[in-house]
Amino acid sequence: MTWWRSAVIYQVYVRSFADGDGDGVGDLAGVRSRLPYVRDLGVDALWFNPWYLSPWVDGGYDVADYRSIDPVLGTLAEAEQLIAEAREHGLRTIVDVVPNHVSDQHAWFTAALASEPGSEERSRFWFRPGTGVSCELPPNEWVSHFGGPAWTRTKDADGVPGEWYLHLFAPEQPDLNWDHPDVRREHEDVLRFWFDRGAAGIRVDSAALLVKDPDLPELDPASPAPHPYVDRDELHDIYRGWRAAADSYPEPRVLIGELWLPDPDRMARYVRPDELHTAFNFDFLTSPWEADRLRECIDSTLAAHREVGAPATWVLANHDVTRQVTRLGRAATSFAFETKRAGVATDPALGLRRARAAALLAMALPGSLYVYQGEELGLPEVENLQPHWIQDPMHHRSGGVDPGRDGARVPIPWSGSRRPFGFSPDDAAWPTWLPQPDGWASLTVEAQTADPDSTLELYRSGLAIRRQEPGLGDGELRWLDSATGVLAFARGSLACVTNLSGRPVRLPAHDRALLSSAPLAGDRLPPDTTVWLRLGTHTDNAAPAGDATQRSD
Ligand code: TEU
Repeated sequence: MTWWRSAVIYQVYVRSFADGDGDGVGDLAGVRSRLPYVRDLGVDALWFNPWYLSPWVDGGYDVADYRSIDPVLGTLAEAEQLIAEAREHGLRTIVDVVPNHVSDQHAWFTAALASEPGSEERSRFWFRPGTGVSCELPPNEWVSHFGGPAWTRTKDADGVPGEWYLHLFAPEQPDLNWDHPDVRREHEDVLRFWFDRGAAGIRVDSAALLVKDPDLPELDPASPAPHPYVDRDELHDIYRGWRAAADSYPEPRVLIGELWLPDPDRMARYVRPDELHTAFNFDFLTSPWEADRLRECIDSTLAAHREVGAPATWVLANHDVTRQVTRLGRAATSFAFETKRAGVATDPALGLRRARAAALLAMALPGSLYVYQGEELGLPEVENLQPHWIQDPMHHRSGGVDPGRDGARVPIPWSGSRRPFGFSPDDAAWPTWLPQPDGWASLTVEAQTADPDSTLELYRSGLAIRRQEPGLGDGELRWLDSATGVLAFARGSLACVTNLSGRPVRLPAHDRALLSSAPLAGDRLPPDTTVWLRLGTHTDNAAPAGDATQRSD
């Protein structure tokens, strides 16, 4: 069973996908009602962001109980039904597992807080005395991903300040101690819980962060020692155990790692044959819209994956990053958490043009592909959310400097000309949990369906061809000669050519054009456009697009 080597996986951010019960928040009933839409889009699997019981401090990545569904979204029985129905539509289900931390409302953490320092209950987390004269300083200077110290001080029962505990994310997300056998056992059990309910696989959240150096040393970029909590060698053993669990099913389950590691070779170690199956390619997601940089990313990704026999993945967006239409319309087109700011000038028309070209490029690359809900509609980042709407702790903990990630999480517009654009039922009692821009009337699924120029129809056509075309999906890629600023490669008898050069270029010799992200100009490929060509009789000697610049206008 190697479906995952070529799969197109559609990411469902449940709270923002479709609202079945009218409370303004997406839910499982909403997803169930929209399964035909996803099937017709032409994807193979659904990945659901966390849907478990949660206080929703970090969009559900603060899990209070892995074995129940949050009542705002539905019930466990409904999730089982959804998994079964999706499968009837030919869609596999990937659930999100968050092993690095739990919610501070998780039974383990409330028990830890109620127990003494040094207790068994506390040893499942990272509790430590503070430093300084009266322990008023944290145990070390690690910084949380959401800003501020990675440590919070507890209060003992009598109200007196006590030990500190570690949280690489929000204080409501205490980190687990993966050296503790309970933590390992519990997670293997959670995996099996969902595998037994038909989940085809799991996404492993923050997969490079689980293991900590028990000495909790300060970060020292100059030190040759392994990082105290990123990409530690002990992780591989954990994932080998998980792989054995996944492989024990008649239809083996799939493990997908969320690893933000800049070095492709370090990344590839996680997708060795007895570890995770695939990992998100964040190098591609963060790459600027520049031919050299993208080519370098494609080559290094493929080389590192080839080494270990794993398929690459191609990702342009997710619920954590600026939507590509907005990002690619800016002067600086790469993505970085550190430099993320709202209100940086963007040209939406250029951004959309590039996002469409990027989509066809990504669909043609070897391996599997992720589509984040709404990218098929060409949704932009919503950059003008009023602070009182924003829930993301990344925004609040940065003192409002970081816009946070809610701008990429606005509810999907389905139909109609007024908010909530079919996201909630007509008689919904509540507004959507984040407001949709009025301008989204033209971006609804309804408005884009059957419009041959729409982004939705581009995705539908691209994914339909990808599904039928033997050269696409898993396999090899052959670069074709091309002009500076042009990416051109062949997959079997299909060529994919993306023009990032800023001027029109001549197309390589081909039999016919199958699909393009913008209209062609005769035998020229306009800037910021991708075209798929049937090479046919030209398959083996595809004429280089190399001399094209000489003739470009
Ligand atoms: O993200 C992990 C992660 O490291 C980043 O995406 C994170 O947002 C960034 O590094 C901040 O600097 C995952 C989830 O995708 C994200 O939504 C959660 O907030 C996070 O884990 C914590 O569970």
